[in-house]
Amino acid sequence: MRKLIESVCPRDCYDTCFLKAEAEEGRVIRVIPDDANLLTSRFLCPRGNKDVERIYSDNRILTPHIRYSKPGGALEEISWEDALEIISSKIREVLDEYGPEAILRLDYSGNMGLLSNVFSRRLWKYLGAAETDYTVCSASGHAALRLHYGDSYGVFPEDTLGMKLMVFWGFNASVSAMHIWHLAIKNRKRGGTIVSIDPIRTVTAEKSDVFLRPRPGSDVTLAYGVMKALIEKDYIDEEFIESYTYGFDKLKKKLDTLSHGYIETVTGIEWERIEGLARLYGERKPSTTFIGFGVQKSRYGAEAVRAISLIPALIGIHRGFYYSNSGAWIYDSEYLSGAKFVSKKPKVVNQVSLGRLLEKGEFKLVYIYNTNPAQTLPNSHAVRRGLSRDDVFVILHDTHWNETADYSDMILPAATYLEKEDIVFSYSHRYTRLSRRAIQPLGESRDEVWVMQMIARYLGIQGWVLEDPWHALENALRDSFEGCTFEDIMNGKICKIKVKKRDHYPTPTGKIELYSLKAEEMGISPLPTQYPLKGDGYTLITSSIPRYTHTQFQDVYGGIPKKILINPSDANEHGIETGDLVRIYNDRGEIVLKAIVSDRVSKGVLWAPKLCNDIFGRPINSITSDTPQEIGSGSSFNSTIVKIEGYKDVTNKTH
Ligand SMILES: Nc1nc2c(c(=O)[nH]1)N[C@H]1C(S)=C(S)[C@@H](COP(=O)(O)OP(=O)(O)OC[C@H]3O[C@@H](n4cnc5c(=O)[nH]c(N)nc54)[C@H](O)[C@@H]3O)O[C@H]1N2
Ligand SMILES: Nc1nc2c(c(=O)[nH]1)N[C@H]1C(S)=C(S)[C@@H](COP(=O)(O)OP(=O)(O)OC[C@H]3O[C@@H](n4cnc5c(=O)[nH]c(N)nc54)[C@H](O)[C@@H]3O)O[C@H]1N2
Ligand code: SF4
Ligand SMILES: [Mo]
Repeated sequence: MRKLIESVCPRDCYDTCFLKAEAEEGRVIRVIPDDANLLTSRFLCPRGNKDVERIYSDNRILTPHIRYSKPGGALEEISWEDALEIISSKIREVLDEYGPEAILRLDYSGNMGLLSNVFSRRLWKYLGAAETDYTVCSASGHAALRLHYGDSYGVFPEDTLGMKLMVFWGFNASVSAMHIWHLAIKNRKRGGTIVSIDPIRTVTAEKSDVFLRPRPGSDVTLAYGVMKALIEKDYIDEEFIESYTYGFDKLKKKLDTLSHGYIETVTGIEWERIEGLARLYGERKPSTTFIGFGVQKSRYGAEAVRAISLIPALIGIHRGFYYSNSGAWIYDSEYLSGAKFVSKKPKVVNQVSLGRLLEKGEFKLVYIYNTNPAQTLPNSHAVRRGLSRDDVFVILHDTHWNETADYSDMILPAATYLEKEDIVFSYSHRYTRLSRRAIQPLGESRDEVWVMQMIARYLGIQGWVLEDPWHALENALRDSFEGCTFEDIMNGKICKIKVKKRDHYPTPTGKIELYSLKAEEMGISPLPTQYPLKGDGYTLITSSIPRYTHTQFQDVYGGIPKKILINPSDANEHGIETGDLVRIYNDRGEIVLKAIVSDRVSKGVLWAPKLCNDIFGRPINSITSDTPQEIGSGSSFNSTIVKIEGYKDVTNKTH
């Protein structure tokens, strides 16, 4: 008999779609969008569309394995009993010899479910293992917003219906957030205007009404330009500024020092166009500025987020920007993760520069789940060298064979989201429900909670680590929903997550601090700062493409294209034509990709798909920057400075 099972997509994605899985005789037959959530209804993205293939792909890990040498040595299947025996004795050994901080829990966002992702941390919290600061994606932007707004959250997509202006700033939404983009298109049909601000003429830029193309990393100056024009043209909301903001005079003084000519030179955009954007902001109200993770993943990305976020405050909108809304949720994450039960704070290491620590042999046991660090962390050579060390025991719990499996001593099979139950909170919209199990776990795959609690049992641990996960969720989510109880959720009701108020500003002054007192106290410039743009070399930008979520779905769609976009005049200078091979290099490493000559990228800028390999199988992250940002310690992938040359030339030169 066929049945339809209600599910929620837990992938790290802006949309967190409600889905329905159709199953028959214990097999998923298809996954379809669920109209129960109007924001994510009607269509599936290319990943959701291929979930069935992904679940049943030959690339699934179906039994535990042990590897005898790294990287890539012989593998042997073992039983769960043997695996758990080995893991628990390794943990005991490391605890005895080196102490708990020699164990690293390395997890990220492969599955964003509250059980798969958060509750599953409990054992490691109990042991006192080291953990990362989760900074590879959005952390610097969050830290930036906290400086001026106290907390980091903004508008919810569902509240943007009816907007007259939607500005996508460093955000390729038609690719990376298809359902948010769909809302924008709906608004346009009702007379709204869409603006895209991106150094690359992306698909989103092409579909927008207005496209501004700043030089990479010049966004602080562009945002300052818009603010200056808002003041000059008298578009600002003086009453709002007076009541809800602090430091307008100081901001204005800064803007007075910036000439139109200077702003044009830094951004590469004519003043009239910047003034045009300010006019749109001034006349097309209400508006939402969607700040992408992309603009933020650069050397001074936090500064850009700071500056952009202040624009809506000048025109009288409370938190008139969208950025990841995870900071708005009200739930007891410390209880769920177990942090509440431990008195000693764990050792927290920077995720962006983790390769450097791994390489030094800082950890003797690394337990990895929900992430593929050998491919996705910057400076992957260092990460891989670190995981390859003989004196570190690496355990990977994943649904599929990935690059990190080559560097793991033990590989454990994980159940996919359709094979387990969970509750997923979205970092954009406010709706959730129980994500039900559609089929039993394939092979011997097991969910994260089962594995974590079994290891605990083998170690003889009792108490809160072994709490029933649903009981723990009930406690953690007691006060999380609007007009909805935990029982309602368990009965399949759609619930709206309670969030903090839009006009609540827990800053020192209780207002939006255009001039941040917290920054001043921390020794950071209280106003956003434009740092000089890097010279010597090309700026490489990498961003999402539709078919893949990071490294996932290559088993379904084939490898991520090994291509690089290069501007015609740069290509001409190096004698490169479309189809030629290009060597892209810096002091971290080199990769070789196939050129596509295109004016989608400006002179001096290169673009490649996020997380591709080169023609020799080397990851693009061999050359990306692992320097954490000053604010929030986040990543700076999009400030990777490289040199290029035609690849044939190199071969000729070396022979
Ligand atoms: N299909 C798909 N969707 C995804 C993902 C995926 O892997 N695949 N991943 C998800 C995750 S985890 C994330 S973090 C997001 C984000 O994934 P990203 O690929 O980072 O996408 P965006 O946030 O859309 O931002 C990308 C845009 O920022 C622009 N940008 C880069 N540098 C600058 C700059 O200096 N200034 C300005 N103005 N723009 C700049 C890039 O040119 C690009 O067009 O997407 C999510 N959605
Ligand atoms: N060059 C470059 N690199 C980047 C970025 C960039 O812009 N440029 N962006 C960075 C960003 S924003 C992000 S968010 C990171 C993402 O980095 P990662 O989170 O490492 O990305 P994924 O490749 O999606 O890896 C997730 C892993 O989780 C597994 N998985 C999926 N579902 C489950 C599950 O239910 N249980 C378990 N146990 N495993 C599961 C998948 O099979 C996959 O191996 O990449 C970063 N890397
Ligand atoms: S990956 Fe994103 S767009 Fe695709 S189904 Fe999941 S939440 Fe929806
Ligand atoms: Mo991300």
